[in-house]
Amino acid sequence: MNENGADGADRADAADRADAADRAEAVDRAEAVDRTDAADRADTDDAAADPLADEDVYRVLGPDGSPLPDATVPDLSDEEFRAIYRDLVVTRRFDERAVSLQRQGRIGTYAPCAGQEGSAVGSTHALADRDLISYQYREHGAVVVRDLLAEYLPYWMGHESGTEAIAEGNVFPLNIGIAAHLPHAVGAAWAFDHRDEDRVVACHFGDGATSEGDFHEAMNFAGVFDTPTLFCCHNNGWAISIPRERQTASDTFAQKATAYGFEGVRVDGMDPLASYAVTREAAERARSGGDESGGDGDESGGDGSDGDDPRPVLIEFVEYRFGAHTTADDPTAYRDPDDVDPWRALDPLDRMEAFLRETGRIDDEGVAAIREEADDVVADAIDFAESIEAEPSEVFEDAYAELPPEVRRQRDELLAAVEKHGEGAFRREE
Ligand SMILES: Cc1ncc(C[n+]2csc(CCOP(=O)(O)OP(=O)(O)O)c2C)c(N)n1
Ligand SMILES: [Mg+2]
Repeated sequence: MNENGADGADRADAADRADAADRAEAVDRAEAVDRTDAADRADTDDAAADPLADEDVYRVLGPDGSPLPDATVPDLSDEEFRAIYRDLVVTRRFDERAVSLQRQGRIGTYAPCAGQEGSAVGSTHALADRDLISYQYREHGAVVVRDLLAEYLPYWMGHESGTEAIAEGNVFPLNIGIAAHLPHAVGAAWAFDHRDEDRVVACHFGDGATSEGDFHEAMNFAGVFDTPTLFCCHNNGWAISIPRERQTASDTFAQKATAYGFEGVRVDGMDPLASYAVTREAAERARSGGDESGGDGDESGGDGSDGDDPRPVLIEFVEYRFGAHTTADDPTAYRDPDDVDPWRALDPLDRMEAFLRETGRIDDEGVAAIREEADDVVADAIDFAESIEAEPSEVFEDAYAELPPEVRRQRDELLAAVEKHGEGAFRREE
C-alpha cells in the first residue's frame, strides 16, 4: 500500500491523535512549570528588583561610589587606582565600538560586556602578570588589563592570529564551548604546582557554565589535587534567555564549592575594588594555602588542605549584563528592559569615577584625559586589526602541533582551491 492509501491515512490519523495527546500533555506540563515558576519568581523577584538585597555579597563601594562604612579600601597607590579606572573606561569604549563595528559588518558576532567590566578589570589587577587567565568570551576587560587589545580584536574579525597573540600575555584563547576550558585551566594550574612555579590560573565562566559536567569535573579535580585555580563565576543573571533561577536550585553559585571541599565567596562584580580585594585574597590562598595571608595556624586549614598547600577558590561575581547576550540576540524577547535599571544604577565606571573624585584622586581634567586616551587606544586597535590581511589557511595552524590526516586533507583542499580560483575569490568584495 502506498502512502496515499487507507493504511497511510490510518497511520496519519494515529499520528495526529498521538500528536494531540502529546501536545495536551506538554501543555499540562508547561502549565505546571509555569505555576512553579510563578511561586519561584515570588522568591527571586526581590533580589532581581534590588541588587543590593543579598547581604552576603562583599562590597567596598556603595552604589554611589562612596566606600561603605565597614569596608577596607584596598591598599593601592593613586596611580594604581587610576589605572583600574582607565582600564574600565577602555573596556567600555571597546565594547561600544565593537557593537557598532558589528552593526556595520566590520566584525562578526560579538559578546558585549557592558555592566561586567568591574569584575574582569578588578580581578585581573589583583593578579601577577605571570598568572594565567582563561576566559569564556565576555571578559574583555581582562585582556585590556594585560594590554593586549590590538592583538585580540582581530579574533572578532575572524583572524586566528587574534587568539595566538594573547598567549604571549598569559591569556588562553577564549572559549565558546561552554565550560570546556575549565578542565584545561585546572590542568594548567596543576602543572604550575608540579613545576613549583609560583603562578595561579584565573578561569572565568558564566552562571550557565555551572550546569555543564566540565564545571563539576574541574572543580572536583581542583579540590582533590589542590590546584592553584581561581574559579571566577560571573553570575550575570542570565545564560542567553535562561534566568538564574532556572539554572540552579542552589541559593548561590559560591556554595557549590562546598561540595568540592574548598571555599566559595560572593562579591559584587560591579564593584571593581571589591572584585580586586576578593581576587587578591583568593590568589594568595591559591598560591600558598593562605598561610602567608595570616592563616590561623590550623594545619588542616579546615577545608581538607595540608596547611600550606595551594587551594582553589570559587569566586561568584554578582553582576548583570546590560545589553544583549551577543549581537545576534534580542533580550527584549525574554526580559523586561525595566529590570535592567536597578543594575544600571550600580554601573562600575560611575562608581569608580565617583570614588576617585570623592577621594581627590581625579578631577574633570583627569577624567577627560582618560576618556580621550581610551578613544585613542580603541581606535588604534581597530586600525591595526583592519590592516591585517586575511589568511584563511591560518585556521589550521594553532590547534595541533602536527596535523591529523583528516585535517591535513582539508587544509590541502583549501590550498588547492585558492591555487585554482585565485585569492580574490576568497576575499569579501569591499
Ligand atoms: C556546550 C555548549 N552548549 C551550548 C552553547 C550555546 N551557548 C552559547 S552561550 C550560552 C550561555 C552561557 O551562559 P553563561 O555561562 O551564563 O555565560 P554568559 O553568556 O551569561 O556570559 C550557551 C548556552 C555553547 N556555546 N556550548
Ligand atoms: Mg550568564
